[in-house]
Amino acid sequence: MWNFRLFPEQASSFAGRYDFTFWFEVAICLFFTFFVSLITVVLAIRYRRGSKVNRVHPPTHSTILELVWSGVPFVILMAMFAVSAVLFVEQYSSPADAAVIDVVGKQWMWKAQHSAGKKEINELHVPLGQATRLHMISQDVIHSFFIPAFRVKQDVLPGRYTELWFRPTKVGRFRIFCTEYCGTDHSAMGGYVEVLSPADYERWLESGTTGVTQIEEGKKLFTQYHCAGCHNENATVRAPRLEGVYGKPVPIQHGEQVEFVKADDRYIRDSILLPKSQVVAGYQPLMPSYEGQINEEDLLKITAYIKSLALKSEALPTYVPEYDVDKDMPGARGSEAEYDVDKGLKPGREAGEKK
Ligand code: HEC
Ligand SMILES: [Cu+2]
Repeated sequence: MWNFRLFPEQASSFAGRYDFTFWFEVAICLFFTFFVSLITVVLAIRYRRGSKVNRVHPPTHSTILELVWSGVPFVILMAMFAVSAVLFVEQYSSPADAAVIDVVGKQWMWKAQHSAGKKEINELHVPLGQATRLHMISQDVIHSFFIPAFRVKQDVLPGRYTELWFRPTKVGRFRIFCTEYCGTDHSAMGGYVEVLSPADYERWLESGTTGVTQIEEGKKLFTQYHCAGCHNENATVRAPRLEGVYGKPVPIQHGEQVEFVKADDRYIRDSILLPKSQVVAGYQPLMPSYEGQINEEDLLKITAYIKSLALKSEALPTYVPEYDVDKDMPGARGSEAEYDVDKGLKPGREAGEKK
């Protein structure tokens, strides 16, 4: 009974800071609650009916008092804002060196796949001290991924990728919950995150796997779903090659206009499920929709494979990765001068030429 915990353990780099933010704001609220109550009680007693106090010439105005009661709350509120905003921004910008793990929420379980290929259900093994980013999506309804000991929580939505990152600071086993009511067995949807030392994590990654990485699995699916039949060399259909596409702006035909869209995970997913929604300029909308045929886990694997093609793209002449998304995209948006329907894109990819 006496070891009852009001707060979960602090096991990530965020935990202590979230707790500080919480107590900081609670302390300010408590202080003002007591301060205002105290003054109310003191004044009520002092000026009660019949008490002998001086009631002539009550002050009607005090500039000093007004400045103080405006200035002090302003400073305090800005401090509350700053403390939480710094944490918020950090929570939503994961470090570049973060290791990515794919997570799929599904009634009623959490499935994870590490890029080395290892899969797990309702368990999540992560290395101590390493920034880890979860790349998440739901196979069905809205779920929410919550690790109380890390003080991190993020909704997991159908049809949209969301992310969550943390840096574990303690070896051990901590609870995972689903914190969005998602049906009958919602309360049973949870598990444990297992923080291991980096060496133990490496050993765990290698144990009991077939040695097939996520990229290799994706490559297999790429053939299995007949993507290769259109997108690889020697295809009979004129489809864009996918080497080098990931992370680059893609020219999308919007009526007369060409608009550039960055080929990120969302774009790849939409290209597969809703191909008609974004047809690459210079191509016919021939790609079939795979809606309802490929599940989220397979989509993540295929995306990992397409992403890996981007890394090898230097070797391939088809795509010249010349666009800098941040620099070129805003200017490129809708500028038809850049684009020639017959020849395809001027400086970039030559729209999947076939000999
Ligand atoms: C019948 C031929 C065909 C099949 C099969 C096919 N595609 Fe496509 N795909 C196309 C064509 C044509 C385009 C270009 C027009 C468009 O954007 O819809 C395209 C576009 C794409 C794009 C956008 C490419 C870019 O340069 O921006 C991606 C990504 C893609 N396909 C992935 C896939 C995957 C993954 C599969 C298998 C699950 C697949 N495709 C199956 C014909 C096909
Ligand atoms: Cu759930």
